[in-house]
Amino acid sequence: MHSSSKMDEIVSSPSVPGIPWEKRPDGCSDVVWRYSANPIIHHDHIPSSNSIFNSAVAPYGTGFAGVFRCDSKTRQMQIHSGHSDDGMNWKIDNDRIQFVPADERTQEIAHFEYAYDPRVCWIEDRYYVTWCNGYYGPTIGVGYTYDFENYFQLENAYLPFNRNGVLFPRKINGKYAMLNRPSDNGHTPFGDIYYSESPDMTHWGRHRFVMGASEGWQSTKIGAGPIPIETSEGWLLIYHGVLTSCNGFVYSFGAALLDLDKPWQVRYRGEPYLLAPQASYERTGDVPNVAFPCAALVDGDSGRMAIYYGGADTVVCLAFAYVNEIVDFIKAFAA
Ligand code: BMA
Repeated sequence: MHSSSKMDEIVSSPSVPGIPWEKRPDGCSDVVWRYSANPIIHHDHIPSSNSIFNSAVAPYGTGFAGVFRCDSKTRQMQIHSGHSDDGMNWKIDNDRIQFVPADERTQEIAHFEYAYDPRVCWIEDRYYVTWCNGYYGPTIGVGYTYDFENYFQLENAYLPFNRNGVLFPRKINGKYAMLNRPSDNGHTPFGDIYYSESPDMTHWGRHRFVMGASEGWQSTKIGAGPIPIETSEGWLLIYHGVLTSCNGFVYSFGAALLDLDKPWQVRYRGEPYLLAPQASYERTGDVPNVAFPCAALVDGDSGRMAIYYGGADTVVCLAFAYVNEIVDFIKAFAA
């Protein structure tokens, strides 16, 4: 159970006193538990949407803001901006984000094909957005915003094919750092997590293997989820893992601890999943059996964590945890 003496495990998370929260249900011993009022965002939350799911949020002003994956009624994959006072009730724009090229040369790659699975990361002075961006195949789009109203697009980080680009919230060894997952052009039947660094958010290199698909719930492929959380035990990485059943892919999520200075070195990797698609809204939807996390809010004072994840490629859901309990879980059940 949560004990305040373990708060020193979180190295650098600001206070987020208004973090969405619901206490662990009586009798539940799980490290991650679902919000009882899930899903928090339904498929038809805005008039233009077929489905709203794998989405990213961050503290903003006195409340929260985010970037939401909204697939349209023509089934175009798009990302939309949203705001919330409490992190649970969201006002999402009906139209997709229109990125403005950050400079003249970026204009050449700014043509919109599709956008999905956003992540949002505060670094230094702005919110960076990464997403799976269509550019002759899926790659990692990079942009930024100061206000969740005006968005600027930078160069794509990689050549196609790549998915699940997840920035670290500070420079590491003087460089911006990003986890990513080389892929193919379809419903990729493989996938390992890599680390890349950049001096300028434009040129990415020094690619390093971090970890690969392993067994059970993560035997087909894996991909980074929320922005890693800095703890005294390493970067806490929540990631999704995929199992191929005779009825298709099953998306669960688990966690690992990466070395603080060399995040391509895995310190501990929890063997069991933290959450697998077992609730009705994770099992039934456009793509059944999917729990896909893209964001986690952390309150540095209490150690509370609110994980935002997509359910069955249809809805947005919330789950809760304590950072120190996930750290302890990873170490206790390390592979
Ligand atoms: C992945 C991505 C995710 C999606 C998942 C399950 O390849 O497209 O956006 O949630 O498949 O369909």
